[in-house]
Formats: sequence, structure tokens, C-alpha cells
Amino acid sequence: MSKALIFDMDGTLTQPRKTISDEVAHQLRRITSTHKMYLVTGSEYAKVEQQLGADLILRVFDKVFCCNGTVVYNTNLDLDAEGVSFEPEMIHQVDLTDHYSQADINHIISVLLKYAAKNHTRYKTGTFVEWRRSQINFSLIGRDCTTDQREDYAKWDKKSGDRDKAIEFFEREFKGYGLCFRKGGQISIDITRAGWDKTYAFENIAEKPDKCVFFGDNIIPYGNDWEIAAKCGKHYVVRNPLHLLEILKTY
Ligand code: M1P
Repeated sequence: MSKALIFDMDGTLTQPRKTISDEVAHQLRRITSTHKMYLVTGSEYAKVEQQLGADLILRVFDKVFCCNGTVVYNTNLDLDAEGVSFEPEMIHQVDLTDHYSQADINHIISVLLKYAAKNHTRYKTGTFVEWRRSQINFSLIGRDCTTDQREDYAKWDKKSGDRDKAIEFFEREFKGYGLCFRKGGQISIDITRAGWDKTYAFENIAEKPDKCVFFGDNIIPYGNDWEIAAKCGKHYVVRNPLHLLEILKTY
């Protein structure tokens, strides 16, 4: 068994918020016999299951780390056992409410919503704030946008630095709060405690970081793959799932 492989999901294994292709799924199933595999994503488990499918998750990954590693599922189940459930078991979870008062949380959410209200985007939809217990997901266009609206926002964000500007504002506004702001995928910002970035997953990974290889698309300042890529022995900056396929063929 060589090094452990750690994968990001959106933009790496799949196109953002899309299901995995047969080709990438095939490569993962092949490699899992010779490598320990982990998934570390900003998303919650419901989205992981929607995009990868329960069977692939259980056959490929040893553990799945959601919300940047703050919610952990054991997916290494004995699939031949009879009479047992094949539901991944949640083995670790942290909660912002253990570290912030309700008044602080209310204040944080109010500031986010005020910023969204004043900000200009071509479309404003719904669900600007998604509460995920260990993480607040904040989107300036709103998580209810269509795929076309999402693509439109992603282009605008690249051109205007919309999310970078928002992060710079929040970092000033919440100085001293011990919060961390990271661009997860295309349209949102993951907000959590400093230190609860993807490197937090190593709290529940047996291998030392230098024995791990990371695959992610968001290895840029303020990107949520930045810290974990720097910590792993080796990393690949993945352009998209097709590019990942090329890399996986070398494993
Ligand atoms: O998994 C990466 C990100 O996926 C979504 O991002 P977006 O909707 O912005 O493309 C979110 O679930 C986000 O939390 C997550 O980090």
C-alpha cells in the first residue's frame, strides 16, 4: 500500500454540483485496491451522496470528511456482512454553537445578510445563508440559483473579485472573532472557525500529512484547498475532472 490519496469533490471529482462521470468512477474503483482513499469536501453529506452515489462512496473511500473535515463519516464498512446497515456512520462532528454565543451567531448572520442586500449581482435568488452547524455557507447570488445563473455568477466573480472583496470586508468586520472565510466552489464562501479548514481532517486520518497526496481544484489564496495542499507531501492542481482522469491513469 503506497501513500494515502485525498480528493476534493466539486471541480475535482465532479463538475461543480454535478454527478461523477463513469470514467472517473471507474478510475477510483481501480485505484482503491492499492491506495487508502479519503474524500475531503466543503459540502455536507447529502450533496456528496447525491453527486457520487452511495455505492461508490462505500466501495472507494475509507472515510468521508464533510464541511471541510469538521463532520466525519466512516465509510469503510464490511459490505459482505449480512443483516447490518450500510449507512455510513458519523464518527465526529463539531458545532459553532459550542464556541460562539447565539448573540454572536445572530450578529454574524445579520452582517452577512446586510452585505448581500447591498451587493450588486445580476441575479439574487434564495438561501443566501445555509447553516451547517460547523460551518456557515454564504452565497451572494443565493444557493437557489439555476445552473445558468451559477455559471454567470462564477464568470462575474472571476472578473470582479466579488467574493474576494466580500472576504476582505468580513475579515475586517469580524477581526478578533477567530473566524475563517474560504471560497468553496463557484458561488459561495464557507465560514467557520480558524483552524477548521480542510487540514482539520488530519485529526481523523491515520497517515501523516507528508504521506498523503491531495487532488484539488481550489488551491489558490482564499480557496478551501489551499491549506491542505500545502500540508500534504504532494498535491495536484486539478483543472477539472477530465484533467484528473489523466493524472489518475498514472496511479
Ligand atoms: O465542495 C465545494 C463547495 O461546494 C459548494 O460550493 P458552491 O455552491 O459555491 O459551488 C458548497 O457546498 C461549498 O460549501 C463547498 O465548499
